[in-house]
Amino acid sequence: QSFFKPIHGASPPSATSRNTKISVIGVGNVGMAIAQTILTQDLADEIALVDVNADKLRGEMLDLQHAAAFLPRTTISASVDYSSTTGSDLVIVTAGARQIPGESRLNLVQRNLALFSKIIPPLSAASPETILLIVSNPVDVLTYVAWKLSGLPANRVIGSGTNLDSSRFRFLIADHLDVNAQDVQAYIMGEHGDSSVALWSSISVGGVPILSFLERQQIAYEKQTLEKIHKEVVQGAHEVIGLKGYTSWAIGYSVANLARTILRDQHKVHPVSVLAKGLYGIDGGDVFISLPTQLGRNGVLGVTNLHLSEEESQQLQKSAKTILEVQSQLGL
Ligand code: 6V0
Repeated sequence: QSFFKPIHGASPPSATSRNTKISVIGVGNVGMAIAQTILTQDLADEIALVDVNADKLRGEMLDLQHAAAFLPRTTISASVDYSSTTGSDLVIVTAGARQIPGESRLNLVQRNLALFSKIIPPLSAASPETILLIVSNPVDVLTYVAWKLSGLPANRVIGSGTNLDSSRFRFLIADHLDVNAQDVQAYIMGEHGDSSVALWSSISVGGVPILSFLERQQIAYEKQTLEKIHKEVVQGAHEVIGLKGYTSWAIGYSVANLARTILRDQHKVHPVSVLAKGLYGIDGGDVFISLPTQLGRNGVLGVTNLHLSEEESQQLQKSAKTILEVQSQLGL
């Protein structure tokens, strides 16, 4: 007895239609901000939540399910068992110890390495075709760790990297120039952290290259002003953590934006952490670091060949070295 009656001549449902499934590992502040942004943006048919804290996990699942009347139809499940993620198109990892006020992201590494050894192998085994998107910090090192532990090809292991830093950067420039942040093209590359690199030479607003525009107008721009904006980007996370204890909304939107580009095969360019060996003069080993990257359904489609100034290029290589130094102490 079904609620709906079939119409005459209807064929049975097609067995070939398949659902889009996203798994979110870790339902803390960041995982839940990502899950709820993904839900409101209608990016998945199914969201699987995983955490070690069973009560919190069930509470978060029920709280989201109770919003069903206001949201696109999405099946939300929750389990402490990684096998619940089977067949995911995208696995987003936010599990981990989070930064304590004043702690550098690199200091977190040992705490989160042990955790990743437990969670990454079962995740890639459950979804061998998935794209793995790492958010836990220090994100660049942990993306490398996840790549090593998962056995997945490099194009399917991505770190959220400086996608968030670049968004903070675009906001600050837009605020400074009184324009819309969506019209500001500007990238932060390198480590998601203290050694990140602001690409001043390639910033444009509505298609107008900013530095040469200011020079032509003979508007003196102070190097200090530029450095101050970059400093604000680097300090951004520390400031928010100091004030509210964690960051959530901006990283939620930033990761949902990556999920959209990947699952809808948008071929958009995002600054994300990818295997950078051999690119932009980066050598010395396998290192994941943020570069402007074209993303789609197959993960990393390619890396933009952006012109960098000599100074930017050196800063980027130095940033890669900082990460490699940490990696060399992991014994992986
Ligand atoms: P949180 O609120 O402490 O949440 C972490 C969650 O992970 C908790 O619910 C834990 O129970 C859970 N967890 C711990 N161990 C496991 C496990 N083995 N399996 C599943 N779940 C587990 O932290 P918050 O959500 O604030 O931050 C999460 C991570 O994201 C941290 O490493 C942050 O540093 C990092 N961020 C990364 C950003 C980026 O731009 N890449 C931005 C913000 C935060």
